[in-house]
Amino acid sequence: MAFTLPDLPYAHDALAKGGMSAETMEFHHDLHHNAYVTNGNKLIEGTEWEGKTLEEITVGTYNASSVAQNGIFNNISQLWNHNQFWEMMGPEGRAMPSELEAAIVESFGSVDAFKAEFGAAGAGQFGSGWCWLVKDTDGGLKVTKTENGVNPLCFGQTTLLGCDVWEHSYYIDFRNKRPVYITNFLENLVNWENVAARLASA
Ligand code: MN3
Repeated sequence: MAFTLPDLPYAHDALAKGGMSAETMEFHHDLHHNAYVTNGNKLIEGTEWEGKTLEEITVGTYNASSVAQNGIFNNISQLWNHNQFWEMMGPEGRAMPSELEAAIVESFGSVDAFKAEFGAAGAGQFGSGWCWLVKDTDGGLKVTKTENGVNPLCFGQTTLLGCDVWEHSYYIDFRNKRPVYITNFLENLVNWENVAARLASA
């Protein structure tokens, strides 16, 4: 079965009030995300990866030595990343559930300290990439940043929250102001109930 582009879990204009416009969704979901689906399917056709899950392919092709495997990794990891990204945002879920808040305070000292570290990671990622809140292999929560399509699966971590800091994610709405985009993401776009559910099932 070839991979397909999942529908957005909300309307294209559902996040506009929170700062992510329908135009961004049309480019980012309908074109960029869809390109990872199309290219990923094309590249795995007839290879050992056909029929494997996105997770298996991502882990199996990470840091591969061949150009062909790197192409598969780039498209399949980005397909997975965007599948998560849309679910982590929403028009609802702005209040942070108490179990999540407690876990964040335990690992970072305060919610504000976590947000500052997350923002610094995303702003400090040179070029395209992502910043993440993960549950690390030692059980603690941690902020990380990765380049291009690399994601927490590559390091055996559980993904709780991810912010796309590729220019295509913010240039329509925020132009070159990546730090403002990330702050707005944390304050007005994240569905913290989704993040809490990921932590609960980690
Ligand atoms: Mn993107």
